[in-house]
Amino acid sequence: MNAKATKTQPSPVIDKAAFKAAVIKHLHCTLGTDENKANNHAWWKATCAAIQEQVLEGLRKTQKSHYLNDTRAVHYFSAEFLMGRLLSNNLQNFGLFDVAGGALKELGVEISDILEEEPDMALGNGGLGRLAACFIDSLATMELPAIGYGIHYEHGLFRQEIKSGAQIERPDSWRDYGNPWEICRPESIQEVSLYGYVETKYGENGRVLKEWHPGSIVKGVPWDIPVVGYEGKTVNVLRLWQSEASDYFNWDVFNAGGYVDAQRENVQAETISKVLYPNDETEAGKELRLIQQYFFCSCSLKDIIRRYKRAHGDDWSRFADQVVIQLNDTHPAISIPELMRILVDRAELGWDEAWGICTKVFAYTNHTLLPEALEKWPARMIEKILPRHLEIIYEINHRFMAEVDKKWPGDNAMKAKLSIIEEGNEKMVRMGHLSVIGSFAVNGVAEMHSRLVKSSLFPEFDELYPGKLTNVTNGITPRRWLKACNPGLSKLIDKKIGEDWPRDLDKLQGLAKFASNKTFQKQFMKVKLENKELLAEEIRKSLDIEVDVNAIFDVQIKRLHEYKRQHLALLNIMALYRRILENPDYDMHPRVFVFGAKAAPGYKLAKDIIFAINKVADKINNDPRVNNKIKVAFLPNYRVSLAEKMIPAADVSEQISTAGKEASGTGNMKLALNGAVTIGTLDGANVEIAEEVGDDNIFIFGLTVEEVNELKANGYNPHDYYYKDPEIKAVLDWLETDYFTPGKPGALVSIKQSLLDNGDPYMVLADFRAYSDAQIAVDAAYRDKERWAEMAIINTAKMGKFTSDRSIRDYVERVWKLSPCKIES
Ligand code: 475
Repeated sequence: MNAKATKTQPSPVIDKAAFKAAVIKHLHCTLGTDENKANNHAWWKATCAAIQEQVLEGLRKTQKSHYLNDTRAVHYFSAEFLMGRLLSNNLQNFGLFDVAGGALKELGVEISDILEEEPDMALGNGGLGRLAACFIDSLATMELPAIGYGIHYEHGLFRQEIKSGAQIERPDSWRDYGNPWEICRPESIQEVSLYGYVETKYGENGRVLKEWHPGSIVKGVPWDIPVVGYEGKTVNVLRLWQSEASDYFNWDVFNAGGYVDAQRENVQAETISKVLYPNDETEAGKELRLIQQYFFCSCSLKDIIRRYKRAHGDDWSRFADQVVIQLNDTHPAISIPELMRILVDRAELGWDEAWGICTKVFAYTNHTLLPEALEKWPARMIEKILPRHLEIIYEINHRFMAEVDKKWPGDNAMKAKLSIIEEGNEKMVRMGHLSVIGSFAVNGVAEMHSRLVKSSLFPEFDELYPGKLTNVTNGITPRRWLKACNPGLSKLIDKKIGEDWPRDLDKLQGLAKFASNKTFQKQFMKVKLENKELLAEEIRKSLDIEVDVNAIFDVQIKRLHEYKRQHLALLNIMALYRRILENPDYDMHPRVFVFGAKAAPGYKLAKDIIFAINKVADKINNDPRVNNKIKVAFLPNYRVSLAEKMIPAADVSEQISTAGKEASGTGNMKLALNGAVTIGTLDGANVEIAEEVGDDNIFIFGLTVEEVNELKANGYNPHDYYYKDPEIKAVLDWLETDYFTPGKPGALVSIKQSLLDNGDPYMVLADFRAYSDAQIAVDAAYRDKERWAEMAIINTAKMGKFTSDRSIRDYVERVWKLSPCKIES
């Protein structure tokens, strides 16, 4: 087949000469510099400004079409959007990447250098935030009316430095020199109330009226980031709220001569959107975090209502037809009582009518089963910050308890279990329960995870509300995660099966029939080798480590967590090292273990694991006896733009979480899409990846969820493994010596302690031998070059299911009931 049959690459809207003129114009008129003086940063900004002209034209047309068609839209509420860089994507989506590259070249500038100037927009921690970014990409690509709502953090996720092996956190300042994409919309500022007290009044016919007298008011200033769909037709927005002091609130203090005090108020208000909490999958429990959540939810709801009223006035009857709100985890769950407050206290709707609207508007996605990540807020904290909302939550719960009593009459244990309020020393509000009760649909993020949500997290809710709990398996955008990040492979695929796979990823199936074709295998592996050369260069620049591109590139990239088990990978590396020391002829194909991971700043053991990886790396990389069979490279400051360099170069994808703990994973999909072969447990979406690629093209090992539970129930004792398996014992004991930390014995002992004294909560030792054997199988498979190439190709070919377009299609059909809207030009 050749490419002509399926020509659907975005066709450029302007040509090279016009693009060049636009860049020069912006260099002169926007940046006040010229071609001779401009540095890369100025060139980057001018290039952004040039493409932004097209972006804004698309945005205007999209907004007009949505308005004229009075479209139903999805509102994606998320405390995190991990967008990464936008220039390359925006150029790709307009079909202008090569045009821009050519124009810049004529101006004496390399586009690859320009792209490196862009700071990542790292307004998220990991999987959940990046998923939100992939979803808004797909929504725009599929021409669906959608808006993302979140927080305009001044500082995104911290920048990670590694000093003597240890993680140091530095502030991230993504906007320091201005952000060329965002547009401030002062005309849509909202005000948000906080603190204060509730007054009860009686209106006509004895109706109880509640009036909240806030103690403080802050302003929410919206910044819009345009979200360009593939082929540039629909341009949706991501609207992020920045907090500022409300002018009028400070007026009294100001007039009373309290200029300095008024400034202090400013500082407090501005604190709300100052920084992203860096805890991934642990609840922060901090007052400021709750305020952040309420702040962006309240601004967003008011924004939605303002837009609705423009078309429908005070007629609330159509609200649920026009508006669906997806809650990305429970972080925006405070939206539920907030909408109730607006409807009952402000619009003066009756409770039942308001609740009827609410429960048709909200849908909730659960992303984790880890108990420490399930949000609970002290009732007293909510009462202090949002006194009216606590009353509303109690009322919702009171009515819900009556429902529970109907289903399970007199069963008080059941009431206690399902209540939104957890009784105890300190009353807590369970945000998960509130979300399930207030939503019309609840989904998990992979088949297995959704099954566990039903069977172990919310089984009674599933009984009470049959059909409410469902699954939508996660996905990733192939525009960023193949087309843009892996141009070599993309071009090869274009040539082989045509160019429309970025919007119809099932088309990659067409590669499967070439999987055993020797010529295609050579072409495919040549691209992989070129990508490995680029990553090797990155490793050299960043760490001063030389790696052999003919080695197996084994990649583990994700947040650092015990359940993700980076320390399992580390124990295996140490075991391999030991085998080589004991037997210099130990037969293995050279391997480079590449890590990228940030640890939450307060997560001691996670930081210890980073330190241990780096210390073991130092020793192995510099030990001539290893004879370059193993290299270990921990690349600092893992982030979206670094992922884009690592993923295309991976041979092996490490997905080794304890079964039942990783809700889905999305890095697993990105790596397999780029032709990496997975070594993984039967966890999250690995299960579905295995189904797609087949057992011969993936290395599955370790305990299943059932086996994990059984072993736990029977009393798991890690010491059994320690004493039974001499290699495990030797490796753990090694951690206690000063071998890897000369002069500092015990510097790595916390890992051993967690695996023995602390009971090995994630069953690392139970899975060690199976993992180590699976790695030996990987090694053997890699030596058969043709077989390996076939496996890699099959992995790419079978990833169609994991496009986020499919996830969005599932949401549209199962949850949102949306229709696309054509954009009139
Ligand atoms: C899962 N983050 C992945 C991914 O669905 C899954 C929680 C609390 C506070 C701050 N951040 C969080 C998460 O829970 C999270 O990122 N979960 C991840 O969501 C997308 O693929 O398995 O761990």
